Amino acid sequence: MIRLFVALALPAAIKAQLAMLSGGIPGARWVPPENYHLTLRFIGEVEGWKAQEVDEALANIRAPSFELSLRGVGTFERGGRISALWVGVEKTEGLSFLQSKVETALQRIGLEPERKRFAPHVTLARTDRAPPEKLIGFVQAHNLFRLPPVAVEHFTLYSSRLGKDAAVYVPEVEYELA
Ligand code: 3AM
Repeated sequence: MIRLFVALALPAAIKAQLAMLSGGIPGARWVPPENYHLTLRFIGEVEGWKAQEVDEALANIRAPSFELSLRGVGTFERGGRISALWVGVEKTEGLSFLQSKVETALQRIGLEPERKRFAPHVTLARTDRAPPEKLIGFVQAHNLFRLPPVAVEHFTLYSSRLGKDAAVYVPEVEYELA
């Protein structure tokens, strides 16, 4: 079995800028900068043959390249706690188009539809053990965070191995955008 997800990789310069946001919140588990990504679709554990079908489905996608704009920070909540801190991503036409192409392609090969609404973001930290007031302070302090747009010319199928600390994400296949 292999654990898969589809995501946009981020250029090193963007990762470096995002990394500057991390730190200063006790209990937060910061994502290592090499792991920053924008998830388009979480797939989960699949058999080798299914992974091959996923690859074929993704390789057939035709979508234009587009620009990605990161701005603002926010949180996800789970079970009454703030579970993650993230940087927001503008939901532009190009991004939404690609995400829906990926979703349709994966449903066509029999994956269950994603029920959650697409909320593009780059996770900075997992925070269920961090003090809420610190997290709220972080969001307020970085509300106006903004990076210049970057060109997205491919999307990536990643495998993920869950480790004790950080997960190890490996880019398995890159798919070019037109
Ligand atoms: O892109 P982010 O960091 O928000 O939390 C995992 C990560 O999200 C998420 O998939 C992304 C790449 O690993 N993820 C992990 N397990 C998941 C699950 N069972 C999941 N998303 C949905 N369902």
